[in-house]
Amino acid sequence: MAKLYELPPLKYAFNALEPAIDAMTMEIHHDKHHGAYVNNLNKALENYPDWQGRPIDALLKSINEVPEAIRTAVRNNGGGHANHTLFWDWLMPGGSKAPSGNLEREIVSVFNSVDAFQKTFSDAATGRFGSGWAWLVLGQNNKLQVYSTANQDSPSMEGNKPILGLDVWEHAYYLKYQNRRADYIQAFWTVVNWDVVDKLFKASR
Ligand code: MN3
Repeated sequence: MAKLYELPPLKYAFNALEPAIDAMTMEIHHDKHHGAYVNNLNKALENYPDWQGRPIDALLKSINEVPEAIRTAVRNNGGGHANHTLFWDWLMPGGSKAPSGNLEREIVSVFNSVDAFQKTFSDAATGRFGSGWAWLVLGQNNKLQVYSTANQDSPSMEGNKPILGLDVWEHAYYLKYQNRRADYIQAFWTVVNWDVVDKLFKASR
């Protein structure tokens, strides 16, 4: 019996992030979009037992060795599963206090200030043409970096460790914000769970 990937339950109510992110967007985004990535990933791996049951990050790290027939499906749906699993945990009702300690020091040393970091990250999110994600990652050089990826590409595919990410696909904001992606990005900062960001930063070093 194949070990299947599963849709993790949200740890807060669909309406808990309002007014930053509305309940209907959260429900469709989690249940339908993320749900579909999980189902399609399982379907892609159905006839490839050697590739089943791996931790999702390990699967994505090996994306270039995945059989060509299913590589695109694993890239899109495996990336979608990994990215969204992290994304729900990067959010919390009301947000939490800005970064402190080592994470704050590292952000300041790379970006000059937390505000400047947030601007760099927001610019990456605004500037991503079409669908994709903005990221703060710990690179293989052990340095924090901000960039964006297209579609569901995950930093894990290039051996970088995601510390914070923002989904800028239209499905993440269109019901409430329509074409105003910048307003969605601004609202995102009010619901960031910095404790989770800090935990990932510590674990990635
Ligand atoms: Mn999404």
